[in-house]
Amino acid sequence: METSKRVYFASDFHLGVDAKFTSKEREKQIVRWLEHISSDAEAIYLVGDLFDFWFEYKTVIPKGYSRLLGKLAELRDRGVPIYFFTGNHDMWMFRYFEEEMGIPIYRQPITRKIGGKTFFIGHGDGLGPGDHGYKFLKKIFANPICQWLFARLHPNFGMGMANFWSGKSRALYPEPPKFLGEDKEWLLSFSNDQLDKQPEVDFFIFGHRHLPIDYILKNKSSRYINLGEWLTFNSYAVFDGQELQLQFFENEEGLIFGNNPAQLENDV
Ligand SMILES: [Mn+2]
Repeated sequence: METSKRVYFASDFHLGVDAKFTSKEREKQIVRWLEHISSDAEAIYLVGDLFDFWFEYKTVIPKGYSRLLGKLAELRDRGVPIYFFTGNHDMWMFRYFEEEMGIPIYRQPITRKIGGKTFFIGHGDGLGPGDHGYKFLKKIFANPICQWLFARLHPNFGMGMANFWSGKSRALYPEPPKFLGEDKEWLLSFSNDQLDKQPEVDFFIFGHRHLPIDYILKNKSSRYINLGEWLTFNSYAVFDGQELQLQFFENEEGLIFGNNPAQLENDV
């Protein structure tokens, strides 16, 4: 990695739903962030749930998001590598990003050496113990026959149903997220367990949890980083080849949860 270059990670934009700001306002904010980081970005990792619901038909994609898609295309045309990991809200990304923009889609976590460090990167849904209901649902959603059948529904109906469903799943968790402690944070347990199999990993990078977390794992050196979200936090991670930091875009009040004294603002 060049010393002046940075690698960026972000997830959980959930475009398509309004939060503190509307989806369109947040999309413009994300485009500002992409423009801001484009001066020194060596690569950008988008780690899932960029869209609150996305489904690609053979010849048709969902309306909207033209600013974000245009910006991603522009960055790719300028030679910035971009990698996309599907989340539980946008697992029906198929060939469009790859064919249109040269952005590869990853459906499973990957392990990758970046600069001097080893990264384990994934959205994080369905990892760790428990969550059997979701793991079962994910199997159905990932089933090609079910996807083929869904594509046969008229989009006015199919997309409408899906948007209703994804809005409903969020209404189940209205309270603001908080750090649940070492035993109850599934992705933290997963990362600690995975260290037994892959002790070389320096950084476990996940989204999904919607909480910016920087946690030093059981070997006292590797870290679990959760990227947070872009509904209220506007959090992202930046890596300079040696060090990794969580930061916030256009948000002065960003809080980082976890146990890393170098970053900690909210002791748990
Ligand atoms: Mn999410």
